[in-house]
Amino acid sequence: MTDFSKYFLMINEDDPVATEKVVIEYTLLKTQGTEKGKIDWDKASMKAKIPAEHGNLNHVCRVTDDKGHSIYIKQAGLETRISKDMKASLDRNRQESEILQLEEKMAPGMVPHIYFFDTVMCASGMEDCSDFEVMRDAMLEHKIFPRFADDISTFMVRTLLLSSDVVMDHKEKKELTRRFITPDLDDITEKLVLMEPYLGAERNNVYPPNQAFVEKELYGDQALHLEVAKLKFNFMTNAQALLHGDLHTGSVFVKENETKIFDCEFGTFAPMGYDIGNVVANIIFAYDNGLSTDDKPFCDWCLKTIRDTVDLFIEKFKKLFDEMATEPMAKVPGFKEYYLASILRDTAGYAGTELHRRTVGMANVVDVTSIKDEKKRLLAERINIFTGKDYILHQDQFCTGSDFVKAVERAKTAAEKTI
Ligand code: SR1
Ligand code: MG
Repeated sequence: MTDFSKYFLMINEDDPVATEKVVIEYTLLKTQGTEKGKIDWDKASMKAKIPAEHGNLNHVCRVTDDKGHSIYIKQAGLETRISKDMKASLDRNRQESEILQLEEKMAPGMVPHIYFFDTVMCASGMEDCSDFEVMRDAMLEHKIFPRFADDISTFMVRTLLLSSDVVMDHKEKKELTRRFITPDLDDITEKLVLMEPYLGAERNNVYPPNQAFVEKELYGDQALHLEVAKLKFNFMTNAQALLHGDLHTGSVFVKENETKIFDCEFGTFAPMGYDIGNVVANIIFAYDNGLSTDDKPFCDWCLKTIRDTVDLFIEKFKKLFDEMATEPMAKVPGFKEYYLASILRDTAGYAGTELHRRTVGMANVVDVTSIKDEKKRLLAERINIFTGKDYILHQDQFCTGSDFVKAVERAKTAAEKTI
């Protein structure tokens, strides 16, 4: 019998055989039973496998049996998967689990169910969503998901507005702010996203043929640095709502008729526009990839998705604000419009920083890095850099979905002239 009363890393990617044994034992300990919320495992046929694809931080294992039961076990390690030098508090697993539970209440059916979480082993049992595809993988195959804009806008409006001071009781919100404080993970965002793409860093991953361009357009632009400095301080000090905190296409499960959002360990109280901007930027990465193979229907869908996501966010935000606002001062005429305008400004700003950091920072995206042809990759990277600069330098000018799309089109024209 394994002793699970003291933390150890049970998911060891170098030893799948030992991992399978211990994870099955752990799963049975945590979930076995027939009562509600438990799983009636067929012990003899249980398997525990480490999936090939993984996120940057944690370890996961999928447990199944031959009777159709399944669960994901996710565990935080002392080191992050992306780098042994990068540490993040083990408490991130509790935090992610609690945020998912909260999001399940705010946006029912839109996140995987958490069966349990365990603050000793820093592990959780999460609904198996392997009948979904991770959206980034689907984007690489240029698959189209017509309902994505509708679903993601619903998720963002509900989780962001309902966790803001507009709706949530202020004392309850302050309690949550205390519970979901994530210094290590915030620090990663503050450096990787909101500093290093501009000031430069050893660990940046710049595509060598684009080095001079990056130095001029990102490292050498003082006006850009000033705007990013403001965005960084806004991120660090404006506890506007409980964000997902890492809302890229690798954090989204998709299938034809359903969308689920996962992997919210970067969840923190910060400006709403950070989540919305991340979605916009990551659809642009999918567009870049579509462009590299001249897949016009897919590129058109990406641009339409950006437009619809922003427009539906605006429409649903206004409606939910009217229905749910509890703070008397938020109901003062004109406040809703003022508040929404600031969210859209932030959306543009943080879409810009996500575009830049995924192009030149430590954590690139496969949508771009998998483009083999040098000129096509340069085109993709420069579209990201120009679009991001437009968003950051002219944040006030992005008030509708179409404004966001036009910047991509302008950037494409400008980028083509540089190659
Ligand atoms: C050290 S983690 C690098 C990146 O991966 C995560 O998904 C976040 O986006 C983070 O910035
Ligand atoms: Mg992640």
